[in-house]
Amino acid sequence: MKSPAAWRTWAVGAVVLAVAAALLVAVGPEGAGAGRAGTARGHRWITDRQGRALVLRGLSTAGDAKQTADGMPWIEEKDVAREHRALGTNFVRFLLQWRKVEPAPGTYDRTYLKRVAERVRWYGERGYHVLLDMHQDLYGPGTGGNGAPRWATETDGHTSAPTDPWELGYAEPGTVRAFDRFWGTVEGGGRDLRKHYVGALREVAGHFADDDTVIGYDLMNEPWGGSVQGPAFESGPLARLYQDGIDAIRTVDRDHWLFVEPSAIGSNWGFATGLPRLDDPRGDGDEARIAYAPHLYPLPMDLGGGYTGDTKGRVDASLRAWREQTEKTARRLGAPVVIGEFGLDVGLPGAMEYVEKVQRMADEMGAGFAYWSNDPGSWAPWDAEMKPTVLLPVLDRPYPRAVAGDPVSYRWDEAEKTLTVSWRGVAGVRGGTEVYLPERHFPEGGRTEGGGRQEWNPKSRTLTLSSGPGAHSVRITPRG
Ligand code: IDC
Repeated sequence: MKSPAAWRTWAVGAVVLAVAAALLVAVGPEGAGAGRAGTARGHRWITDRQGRALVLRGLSTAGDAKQTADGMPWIEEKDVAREHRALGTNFVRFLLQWRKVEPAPGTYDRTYLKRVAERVRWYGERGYHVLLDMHQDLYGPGTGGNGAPRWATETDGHTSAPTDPWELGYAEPGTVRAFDRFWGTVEGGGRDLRKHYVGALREVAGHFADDDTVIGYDLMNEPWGGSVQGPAFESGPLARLYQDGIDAIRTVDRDHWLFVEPSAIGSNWGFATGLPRLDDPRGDGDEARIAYAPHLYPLPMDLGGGYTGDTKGRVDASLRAWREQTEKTARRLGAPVVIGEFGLDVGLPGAMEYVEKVQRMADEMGAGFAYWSNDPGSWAPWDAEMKPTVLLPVLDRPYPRAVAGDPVSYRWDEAEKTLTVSWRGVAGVRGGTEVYLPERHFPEGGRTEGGGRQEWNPKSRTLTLSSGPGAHSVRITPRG
């Protein structure tokens, strides 16, 4: 038996499904990818300063930053060190809140941004790439959610009641009206809230423009159109906000990547998105640096199911649809893919099989990911007492952190204890291919077949392979 809440979610899901199906026909044609193409998968790679393709593996830090008075997540520097040691990650999606960036209209809180910068430094000292995520859920505190400042919350007297699950709050009248006011899709209204939002994005980018640890900005977490949905929202108000945000950021920061998300409800489950291709005015003919960062939460799991029995087949179907739509949208945007969020209660039946399946899919797609989230508790690699959960060994997995050229494929075969990495050298790329070899699988480091000169750093557990132009394929197995 499903709980009443689950049935309610299902009913909402069914309605959204019908609406989405009706709107799919409006999704525009695909454009060709630009920039350093040449990969089998037809999309580009996020590159570091040395031109190496990055395989981003990490978690979001952290959900609790939505609620804390100073907007900081729970972590101290020792927790960053622990995460690095325990999981070998090279990526973090770090939550920001508009309410903290711009506490009063036109007033920016530099102290807040400095606190963020201090945490970015903790990550940077361990070789991480930080994605600054302008997070919101359900608009803001004034509508039962988080993100937007109170002064930017206009509900015209409509209210929002708490819901279970929380996502249903997107249909509450106060939340819908606050979004409609934000997007300017209802008559009347006071301030130009989008102008403020874009100003806040520019302020953040101005602060971090010269910070090499920052890989880019996630312009808005899970945008929601209020009463305007589907391609009418994504190719209309959302695309305009993104374009304005991108243009504003580029006046202060030419180089960091700009991560865009589709409207979450629907695309999280594998539906098409109407997000159009955006312009990146970097100038001087430099290639665009726009990345696509959709979330992945298959509907059968949203409804509280695990990855088992009948649900498994439905989740698999949802994953296939999600991958197909994501690859299609990424081609249209000419953008590399980072799974901005995926995650679940690690105690659900089959949960670890699901996580491993998503990791394999990410490897095949050449996509980065940020698992949701590192908040100690039932979804995380550590519980409330900081003891490892079953998730920790599953996330602690070998992968190439950076590839000196265009990756062709990389694959971890746990049964054979073999990591295979293939790439094509690209002129102008500096530095080696860096591979993470966790202690649990490679206690004495790795033995390679097909590699050239190499160097092993036992502290960061990184094997660096030097290579020139041409095709390379390296098989790495445990030494000893
Ligand atoms: C969840 C938090 C939960 C909180 C809720 C609402 O885990 O404690 O009550 O947000 O703020 C998302 C969102 C992300 C969610 C996550 C899990 O981007 O903020 O965090 N999720 O529900 N989209 C789909 C799932």
